[in-house]
Parts: sequence; C-alpha cells; structure tokens
Amino acid sequence: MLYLLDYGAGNVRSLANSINKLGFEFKWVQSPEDLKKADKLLFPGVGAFGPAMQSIRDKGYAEPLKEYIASGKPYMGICIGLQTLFEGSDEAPGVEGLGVVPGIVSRFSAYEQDGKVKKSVPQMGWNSAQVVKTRNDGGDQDAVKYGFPDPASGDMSHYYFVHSYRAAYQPDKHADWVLTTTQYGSEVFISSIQKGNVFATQFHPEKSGRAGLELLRAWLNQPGTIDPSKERLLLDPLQVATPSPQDGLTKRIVACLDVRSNDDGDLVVTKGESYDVREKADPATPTTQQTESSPSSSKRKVRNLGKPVDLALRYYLEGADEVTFLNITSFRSCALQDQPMLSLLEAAAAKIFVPLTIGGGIKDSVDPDGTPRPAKEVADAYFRAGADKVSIGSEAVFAVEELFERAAQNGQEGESNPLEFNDACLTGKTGIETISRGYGAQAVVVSIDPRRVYVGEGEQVDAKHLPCVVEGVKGSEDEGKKWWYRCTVKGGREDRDVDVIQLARGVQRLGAGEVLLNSIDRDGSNKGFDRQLIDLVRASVDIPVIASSGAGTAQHFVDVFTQSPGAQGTVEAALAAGIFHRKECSIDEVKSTLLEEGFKVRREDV
Ligand code: 1PR
Repeated sequence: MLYLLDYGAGNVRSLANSINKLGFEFKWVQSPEDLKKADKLLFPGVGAFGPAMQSIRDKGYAEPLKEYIASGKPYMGICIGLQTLFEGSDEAPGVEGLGVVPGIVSRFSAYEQDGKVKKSVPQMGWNSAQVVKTRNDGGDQDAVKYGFPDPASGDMSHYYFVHSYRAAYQPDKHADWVLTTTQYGSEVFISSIQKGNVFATQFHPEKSGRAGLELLRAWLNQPGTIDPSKERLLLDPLQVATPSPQDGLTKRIVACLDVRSNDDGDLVVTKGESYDVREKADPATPTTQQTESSPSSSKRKVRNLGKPVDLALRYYLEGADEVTFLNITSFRSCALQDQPMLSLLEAAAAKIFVPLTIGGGIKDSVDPDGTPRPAKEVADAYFRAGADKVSIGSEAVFAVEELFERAAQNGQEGESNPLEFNDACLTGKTGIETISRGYGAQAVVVSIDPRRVYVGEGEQVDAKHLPCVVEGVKGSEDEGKKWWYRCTVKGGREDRDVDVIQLARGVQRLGAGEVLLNSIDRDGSNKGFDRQLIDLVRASVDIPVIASSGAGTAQHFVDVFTQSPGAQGTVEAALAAGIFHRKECSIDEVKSTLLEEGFKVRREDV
C-alpha cells in the first residue's frame, strides 16, 4: 500500500489529486505505526524546514521514517521532503534533518557577479533538470530513471520549482546521490536525488503538468527495492557542476480569472476596464464617469465571460504556467463562509496540474456567529482545497501602513525603506507573517492595485512619495506628464496614502514571496503593460514580480520581458485576462512569439 505523509504544513491536496488522476490509491499516514505498514511512501512538503522537522519529531515520525528509508522500500520526497533528507538547513540553524544525505541546505544568493546581477529569491517557476545518472537495470543500458527524458533525446521538459533554499551540488559529497541538477542564475543545485530506494525532487511533479505526471507515474509503477550497486554515472559529475552561461528558468505566462457573482447569483468569470466589470452603459444614457461604484453601475450588467473551472481548464490545456483566481467582491463577505470559491478551487485542483493561486478576502474576519477567523485560518481552508499560493490585496496595504507606524514609534522614522526596518517593527501577527511562517514565503503573493496620480504644473508631491515619481517617456502619449503610483484597497474603491515602492518593500519585509502588480489605469485597456510601474517595483524588491494589466498582443509580453536599459533585471512572469477570455490571442501564440524572440518558455502537450 502507498502511504502519503501529511505532516500538516502544506498543500498536499494537489499531490493526492495527481495520484488519483494516475489511477492509484493511497492512505494517509495517521500514526508512526502506519510507516511500518507502508510498501511505498511519499513525503510531499511545502513550507519551511524548521516547522517540518519539528512536526515530524513531535508526531514521533523521525525514527520510523529513518527505519523505513533503511528498509529498501521505495521512498519519494518532494521539495521539503527532499531537503529534510539532508543533515540540516540554514533556514533553521540547529534543527537536525534526517541526515540520510550529507550536507546542509542553504539559501540562494539574490545577487551575482559582485552584486551586478540581481535574481529573485525564491526561485519560482519552470526550470529544466539535467539527468546526470542512470541505472543499468539489467539490459536496457541507458534507461533513464523515474520518467525523466533521456538526456540524449533533446527533450527539454520543465518542472515547477518554488523555493528559497537549495542543496548546492558538491560533487565530492553528492556524486552518488545526485540524479539531476538544475541551474538558477549561476548556481547549480540538486534538483533530484536518487540512491537505491530513495528518490526525491526539489521541484513539484504534482504541479509540473504532463512532465510531472509522467515522473510520478514512473515512480508509482516501479516494482520494488532497487539494488544501488547497479547504478552508474552517466555523465561526469564534475562537469555538471560548472554553470552554463544561462540558466534554464522560463518566463511564466499566468492566466487570471476575476470571479464574482453576476446579477443572477451565478459565480462567473468577469473582466473589467479599469476595474469596472459591468457592461458599458447605453450611450444614450448620460453618465459622468462610469465606475463600478457610480450610481448607474447597478443598472449595468456584470460582464459574464464564462464558467470559472471550465475556463481555467482551457487555459491549463492551452499551456498556462499558472492559473490565478481572484474573488473580486470578497470585501463584501467572509471568505471562509464563501463556499463557492472553496468548491470552485477543489474542482479546479482535481483537473489542473499547474500552480493555482487564490486571492480575495484573505484577512482576519469574524463569522456571523461571532467566531474570529484569523487570516491564516482562511488561508488554511484554501490550501486544503488545493491552492498553492494565496494572494492578499487590501490587508497587505493596511499591514504596511501599520508597519510604518510601528517603525516611527520605534525610533526608525528617519528610515524610509521598510526593508531596513528592524525586527521590533514586526508583530508577527499579520496575515502575511502568519501565512508565510506556516507555508513559506513562496505561498504568499501580494496583489497590488495601484493608480497613477498625476502631478500638475507647480504641484508638490509629499516627500515620502518622491522616489515613486516618474515622467512620461519622450514620444509616448504620456510625454510631458509626471505622476506617482498610489495604492488602493477594496478593488480600487478606496485610495490610501501608500505608494507602490513602500508597499512592495513593506510586504517583502513582512514575508511575502511574490508581488502581483496590477495597474488600474491599464486594466482591460489592451495598451500593453505599464513598463515604468513595473521597472519601479522590480528595482525595489528581491522577490519575483508578476506584471499584470493591459496585455493586448503577444508582442506586449516580449516588451515586458525585455530588460529596460540600465535595469538590473526584469519580471519573471506576466499575467493576462481579457485577451485570453475573448480569444484575441492564445497562450500558445504568446509562447511562440516569445520563443521566436529568444526567450525560454515551457511548452508541452498536456
Ligand atoms: O483585497 O485581498 O480581498 O483582494 C481582492 C482582489 O481582487 C485583489 O487582488 C484585486 O486586484 C482584485 N480585484 C478587486 N476588484 C477588481 C476588479 O476588477 N473590479 N480585479 C479586481 C483585479 C486585475 C487583474 C486583471 C488584470 C489583467 N483585476 O486581476 O486580471 O488587470 O487584466 P487584462 O489582461 O484584461 O488587462 P482582497
């Protein structure tokens, strides 16, 4: 019997879904005794090294786990399930790992080439894996193990990685453990290990589309104990440790579904222009400005672009690297009571094997019966339903406002960069902090809804927002204009006195792992992404940034992924909604154009 070890820290639903999809059955490990009963054991892990090891020890799993591994029966670890096999991790100094593989896991460096090149940490996205070892399994000399493509075939499969810590590849220590290596920036790390019955991947096969499912299928189908003496090295491990000029990380294309109830009460995918998701008013009806909250809005119908799960499945099959659902009216209700979004997510996670993000209403709330629901509890429900990341909008702005207030109280008023705020400014209680602690920074996205604030001739901008002021590019429609980017809450309905740089840095300081950068001005405009906004935020933080709002053509994706002169890097992902919903441009067309322009993208027949 196959057993799955859920130590209670992460989203194991997706793995369970993939196993079901492949036609296998499994049981959950409920007690240390179950580890003795298992014939095959899978240890998936998201989250952080410290809490994972702590939980394994508290539940009495550590020794039985080591005994199971020593028994020769098939064992597979995923992500933290790989890292815990090592002796320890810099993520949790002093916490002992299982010590099966020699070495200590450590953090990616955010800067390379003497600080000239910046790379985002965590590594989030699709990267390749180079097989460096294979097994002579009695005849088929070059059989490649565990579903990885044969290195000689030229097949470049991609797998989904999301991690800040990695086991750097050290040939003297790991030559007989390493199965594949992967390069991020100039760092070569172990992306999978295998020795005898032990197999583990740093990436998430359950989130890696067809390539990942093939890998899981191969492991699930393998007969039994493996004799390590029959394994042999295929390549020279020393050679593999030398970085190539470029890493294999692809640019991610994210399909976004804004979800809300329409006027008949059905949950639909909608799409707005500058966040107004209702049909345009009859031109005969005079209105001043059409906004979602304008008096005429309720008379206009909510645009209905389709059913959320159907549309999400279409995007998965068309090659989306990620799918994001945003519950855009969540501010009206309590998310935990909002069962339709939970069941929507459950249905999507059963069919879609790429990362799913859910946003809207991830905040501290109170049930109608008075039961308090901290943001972490709301997020727990979404992770259990199949989310890989949660996206926080309004609450992130409030949390950063409070962060600035505490910094001022703590004598840091002279310091304007939240990345420099000391630990005394943190309460550890905000949604970003609690969710990041429980699930890891990579599981926390902050969705920013900024709006341009134009500065008229002779007008002054508050000194704190001066770093955020930009001028229109010569020759563009903005030439001669000056503006800064103000953050909003409640889907653009309320302005706050926080700019995008303050917010992006503040949320990174609180523990967010990624920024989803929208633009109210560009939303639904088809004019292309707001490059100045994106460069401003990209240069302010070290975490990955997803560019969003305004995509109208495949060329717009090329533009946004092309580094601006003088910039240290560009975004790693771009999101679009309208063009995909209206079939004006397909995901495949975007990827073909990017490939033609020399960008790395993931392509596969799902
Ligand atoms: O504040 O934590 O409850 O989260 C609410 C979430 O809902 C936020 O992420 C916020 O961005 C989103 N939201 C709220 N109102 C709207 C709206 O449209 N009325 N949608 C809204 C934001 C922006 C993108 C859109 C891109 C790409 N939509 O999601 O998909 O702009 O569009 P395009 O490619 O068609 O230009 P909380």
